[in-house]
Amino acid sequence: MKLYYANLSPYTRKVMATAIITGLTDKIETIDLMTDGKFTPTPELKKANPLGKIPALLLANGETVVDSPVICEYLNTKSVKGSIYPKEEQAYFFQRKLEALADGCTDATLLRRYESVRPPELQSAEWDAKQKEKMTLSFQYFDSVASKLGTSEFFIGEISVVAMIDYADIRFPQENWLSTAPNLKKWYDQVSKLPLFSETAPKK
Ligand SMILES: N[C@@H](CCC(=O)N[C@@H](CS)C(=O)NCC(=O)O)C(=O)O
Repeated sequence: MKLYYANLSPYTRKVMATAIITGLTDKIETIDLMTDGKFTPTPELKKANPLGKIPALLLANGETVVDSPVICEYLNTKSVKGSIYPKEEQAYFFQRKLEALADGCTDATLLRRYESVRPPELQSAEWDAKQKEKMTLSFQYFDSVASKLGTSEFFIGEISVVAMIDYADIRFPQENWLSTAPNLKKWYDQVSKLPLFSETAPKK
């Protein structure tokens, strides 16, 4: 399998962490689309994913799998090791909720980032505030459920939350998002140095 990839991409990181849990790292060849510090959607990527977004996974049969929740789910079906989903129903949907909200918060962070690099006269403070509120409310939510997050066994929810936190920190370090969420910070400090997260961490 080939993965259109960028080390800084929080969605790609979900896929890389899933590959570790499912024992598929060696089966995935990465194609880095951010070699010069700037993400460049190549014609090959746009052919694989008409949205021109990463991650996109190319299969041996020529088919592609797009969107990180779907790619992670696909890898999970091919697992030779562990699973990114708990078996029990309530725990499963809690993890999927964490994933959906963390991805949504990351979407807001990414949109703010895109806005911040437009020419200053085109930037909208109103738009930024709207996206920032999504981040604020999401961090509040994750802080409120921090005691329910795993500290030794990790599923797709915890993976997505760590990807979300690190991406917010990379793009908006001056906003120090974890300082707004003390319970989440405590959890993050406990888990972020573990191999699953340190081995997939973005290289700043
Ligand atoms: N929902 C998608 C989001 C993917 C996404 O937005 N990726 C970013 C990079 S981190 C991207 O490719 N952006 C380029 C663009 O929006 O044109 C997923 O979960 O995979």
